[in-house]
Amino acid sequence: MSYVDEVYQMVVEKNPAQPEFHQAVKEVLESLRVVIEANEEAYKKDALLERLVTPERQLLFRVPWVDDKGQVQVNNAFRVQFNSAIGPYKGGLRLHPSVNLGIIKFLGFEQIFKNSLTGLPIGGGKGGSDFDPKGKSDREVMAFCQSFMTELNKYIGADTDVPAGDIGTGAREIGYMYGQYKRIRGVYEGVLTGKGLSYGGSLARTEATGYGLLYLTEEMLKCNGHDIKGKIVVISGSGNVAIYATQKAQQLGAKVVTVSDSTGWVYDPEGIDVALLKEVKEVKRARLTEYAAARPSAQYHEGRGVWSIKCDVALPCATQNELLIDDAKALVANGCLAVAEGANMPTTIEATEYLQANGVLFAPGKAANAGGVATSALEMSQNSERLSWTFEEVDSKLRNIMINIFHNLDDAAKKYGMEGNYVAGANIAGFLKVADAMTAQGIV
Ligand code: NDP
Ligand code: 2IT
Repeated sequence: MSYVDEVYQMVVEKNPAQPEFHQAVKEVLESLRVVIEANEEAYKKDALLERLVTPERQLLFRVPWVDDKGQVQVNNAFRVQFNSAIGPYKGGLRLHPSVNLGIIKFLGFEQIFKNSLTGLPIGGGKGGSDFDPKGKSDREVMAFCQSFMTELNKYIGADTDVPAGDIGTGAREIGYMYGQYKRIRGVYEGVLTGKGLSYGGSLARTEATGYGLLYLTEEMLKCNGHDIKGKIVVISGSGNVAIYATQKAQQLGAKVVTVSDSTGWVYDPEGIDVALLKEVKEVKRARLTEYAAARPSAQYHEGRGVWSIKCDVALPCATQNELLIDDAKALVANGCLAVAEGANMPTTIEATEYLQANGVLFAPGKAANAGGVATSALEMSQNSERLSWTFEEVDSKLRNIMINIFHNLDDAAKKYGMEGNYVAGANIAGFLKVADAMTAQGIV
């Protein structure tokens, strides 16, 4: 058995019932095969792959809090500090009832390569809880966040581990967590990113993941002879990433015709009204039925279905494994040119392979959505120098980073004989920097 296969086998055996983690490892190891085989003896002797797939540290803790009825609730919480070879652990906190250790490990593993691709000095980590912020009062969310941080604060810091937002964790949650960290530790430092602008946040962080997704997509299309202008775009999700992806796509002259949430989706042939979407999702925290009710051109459908709409570009921006093989077939049949992942691992391996085999340009999440964490690293820089950069300054750095990421993927894919395979390009380029740093630092 080859070294890559041995390590994958070990991951499956040692991490039972963690299918998302297995999937993330499988995708990475498959595309590293050629790189590993060229240097197999040295990597194997150092157990480099075994160390890469094993988190440096995993924290599991309970979060007790009191709800509005006076009832005590208990949630499970996690922080996986996966790899610190190239910088302090960096990655978001997901708050969603589906969260478990396997999901946090898949996200932390992806984050290692994504953070490496940004070119900035950040290692990989991820955390979260099965707490569901939906339908909770502000006081309940604050009670949860304070209790969560009362434990988490022991393990994080501006130079050790810097969490941020993800699904269910936005500006409100980051604010409550930051307040509790400062209260307990008594230091005013950039321990979280995605902070509010009045207390150390960076301009353009809110927009960064969605904007970055479009900067990379625009470059990928351009380098393959297409223009984003005039394209029809379908987007899933209607959270932070989806909203700002929609906004930037429209600024670049494309027309976004769908968004979705976990109950249904909207087809709006005249183009999504971003101001209305923000009002419904960011201010009212309501369902998409409210968007459809306020917008005569919009059709609301229950369930899932955005990938059935004819489009040039598809941008999955909701969650993992939301674009399946039948969706990939529908996209190909409808002439879709490009898929770029705003979410983490939204496309199954089978669907990814089908899209690639049928000539669809495919940008994986660890490259395409890296603008969020890259801008988080820019927030860390601003916090360290106690300065705030302008929106234009941050946005132009973000755009350069995304363009560079695309060219790094493209170059790595070409160098290893897989031209146009941006999945392989991302995994290889991300891996090489981390592997080099791990090797240089010895057996730790
Ligand atoms: P939000 O919580 O802001 O939005 C998530 C959106 O996805 C909501 O519209 C949600 O609908 C929808 N959704 C549909 N099905 C699910 C499901 N099963 N689980 C969770 N959400 C679901 O999150 P973000 O926009 O921040 O994150 C979206 C994706 O982008 C995630 O994969 C995240 O890891 C990734 N990402 C986020 C970054 C960031 O900076 N925020 C950076 C890089 C990647 P509903 O409201 O009905 O639950
Ligand atoms: O998946 C991700 O990259 C994020 N949720 C953002 C992480 C961060 O530290 O900004």
